[in-house]
Amino acid sequence: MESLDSIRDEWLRQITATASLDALEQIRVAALGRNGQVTGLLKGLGSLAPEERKARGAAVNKLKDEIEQALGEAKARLDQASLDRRLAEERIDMTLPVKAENDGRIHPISQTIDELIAIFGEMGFTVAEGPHIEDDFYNFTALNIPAEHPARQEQDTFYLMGQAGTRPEARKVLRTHTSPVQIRTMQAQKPPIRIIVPGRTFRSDHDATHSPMFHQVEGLVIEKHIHMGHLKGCLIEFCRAFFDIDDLPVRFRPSYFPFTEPSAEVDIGCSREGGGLKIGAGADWLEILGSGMVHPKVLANCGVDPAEYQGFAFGMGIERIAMLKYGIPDLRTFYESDLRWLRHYGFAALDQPSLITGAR
Ligand code: 2NL
Repeated sequence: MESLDSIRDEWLRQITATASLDALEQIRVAALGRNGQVTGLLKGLGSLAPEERKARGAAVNKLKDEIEQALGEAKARLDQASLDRRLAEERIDMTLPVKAENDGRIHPISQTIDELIAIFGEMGFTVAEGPHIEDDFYNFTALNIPAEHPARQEQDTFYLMGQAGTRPEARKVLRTHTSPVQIRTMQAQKPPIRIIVPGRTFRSDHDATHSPMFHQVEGLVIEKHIHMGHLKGCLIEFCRAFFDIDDLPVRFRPSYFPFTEPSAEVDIGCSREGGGLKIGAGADWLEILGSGMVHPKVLANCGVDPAEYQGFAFGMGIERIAMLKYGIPDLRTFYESDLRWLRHYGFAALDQPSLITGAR
């Protein structure tokens, strides 16, 4: 009879030499399967005399254990080899162009928000977000907007229905600007704060140049020694980066907002020769954003000590700057979901700006 040692050596030799999981499985079946050789040896134990059976049984079981262990090790080796092969072969080339059949487009609003994030991101701003439905307090009162201010009128603000008995401060509104997010951020975080807040805003206004839902981005910087010079430097840098014109003229014009003091509107240079509008050097100016030093009352309303901290804020309409940059003539087309419009004005997936690819 073949010795158990030579049986074991033969199986271990085969197992070690195996190069595929399929062949390994065949070996397992031939050795340990229902009709396998080692299974046969185990079955044969029953016909032995009891004194012989004990020693032989231990030896056959040891043989079975050794083969099982060798099969396990071989499987681990082949699994690892197959993974290594896949990792080498299935390498993804991130620089390949997008497939032609992938004709989805990025909406100009999404594209513009991503550009804003890339530009302000490089200046150290992070993105903050908040709810579209706000309390009157966060949308108006905290911002030093008085009760009689026209913006609070029903014709400008969407008030949620069914609030007859509600305290004025707790009345729910659709936010009319993204400022409530900055209020919440000042309440929740200790300065320094440096955020931009892009998002949807709502006003009860609907004509050729106003949509009841539109997008804004606001920015807020709060630090100990922030002054008007930082505001100017930051916004000049932004205008030139966004419109991609290194020497774009930028002008600060005194203005008024209840939540900033002093306040300034920001104009960029343009020319209107021959009916068209061209951004850049020229005889004319175009207003693109509002800004100012955060009013001390607003800081105090948010638990920030105006004797210790100051800061600047700014805000602009995203549709407006997108229309100017990309030559989109009609605001109303942004929300029509017209695929022909989207194919024309939309952006390919890889035009997505990021901190890595830059703003363009
Ligand atoms: C505009 C002008 C502006 C702000 C927004 C702001 C927010 C806080 C405190 C102070 Cl929490 N200011 N935001 C400041 C100045 C102008 O937006 O024309 N937007 C379309």
